[in-house]
Amino acid sequence: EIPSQKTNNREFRERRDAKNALMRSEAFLVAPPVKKADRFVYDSKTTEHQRLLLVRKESGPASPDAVVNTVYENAGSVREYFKTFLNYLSVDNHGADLILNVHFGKNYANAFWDGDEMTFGDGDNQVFTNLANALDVTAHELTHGVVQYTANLTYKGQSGALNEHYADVFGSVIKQHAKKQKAATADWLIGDEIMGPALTGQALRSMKAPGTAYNNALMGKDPQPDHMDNLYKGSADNGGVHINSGIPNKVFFLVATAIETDKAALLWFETLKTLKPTTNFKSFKTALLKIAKKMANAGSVPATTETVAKQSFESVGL
Ligand code: ASN
Ligand code: ZN
Repeated sequence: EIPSQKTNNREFRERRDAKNALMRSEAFLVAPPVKKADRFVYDSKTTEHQRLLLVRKESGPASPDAVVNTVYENAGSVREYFKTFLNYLSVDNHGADLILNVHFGKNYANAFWDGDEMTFGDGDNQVFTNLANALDVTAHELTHGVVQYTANLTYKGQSGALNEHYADVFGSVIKQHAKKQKAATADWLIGDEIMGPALTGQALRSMKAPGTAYNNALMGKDPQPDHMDNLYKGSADNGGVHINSGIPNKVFFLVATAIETDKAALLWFETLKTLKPTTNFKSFKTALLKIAKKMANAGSVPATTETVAKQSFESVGL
């Protein structure tokens, strides 16, 4: 419901129209502004307005609000990982500004990328604590932006599950990098740092063991399958985008464990650049094996990578 609320927001439409007019202007076409992926953190002050009050900007002073500083630092870590390890600058590879809104809504228990910025609720302190505090959540949402500017995977069914999968991959990869963890000993959990008291369980999702992240009275059991035999075919959650992502998530875990996380991340990212909006799990496998072969020949991943990846896909029924 959030994107449509936003479309109904007059200030948002005005800002969008002004931005589009600028981009069509002759000045922009002749000399496009040099972008450096600057971070801007805004405080929504528990309203549902975005870009309400600018509270921290690139190289500016820290805020008295710790959440503002945490999301600023975490977005910096995500930007740095994409730049250094994947040679990709910001969400669009052209250094677009990174817009982050915190304290969105009242007890709002979600975070989202909406097409041009990131927004985080404070959580309800039952299911979730403040969503802006966790690096994997910020990396997940920012990666939705990267996906939009690369494969632009359609957010429903298997292509939508791949979109969710990529967001979890870089959520986990960047968290592992920050914690200096190895694939074999990392926890592979998503959202473990924002679990509220009512959400007994380890996390929101587990890439290592999809379907086992939680089981409690409030949420029931983690619905993620780890094999095509249990692919969710219903219409909830845009056709199971946060459910079926468990299947490719498991594949990533297996490959990363064999060739190390940063190598697997590079393979996944190079593959992302070749995918189409309608790519499904089968065509994802085909695309990834092709890139694995190419990268192994170039020496950028181990020679065993294609075989390891093929076996990993087969083990989840693909
Ligand atoms: N936090 C969710 C996500 O990024 C929000 C959503 O469903 N769009 O996947
Ligand atoms: Zn997501």
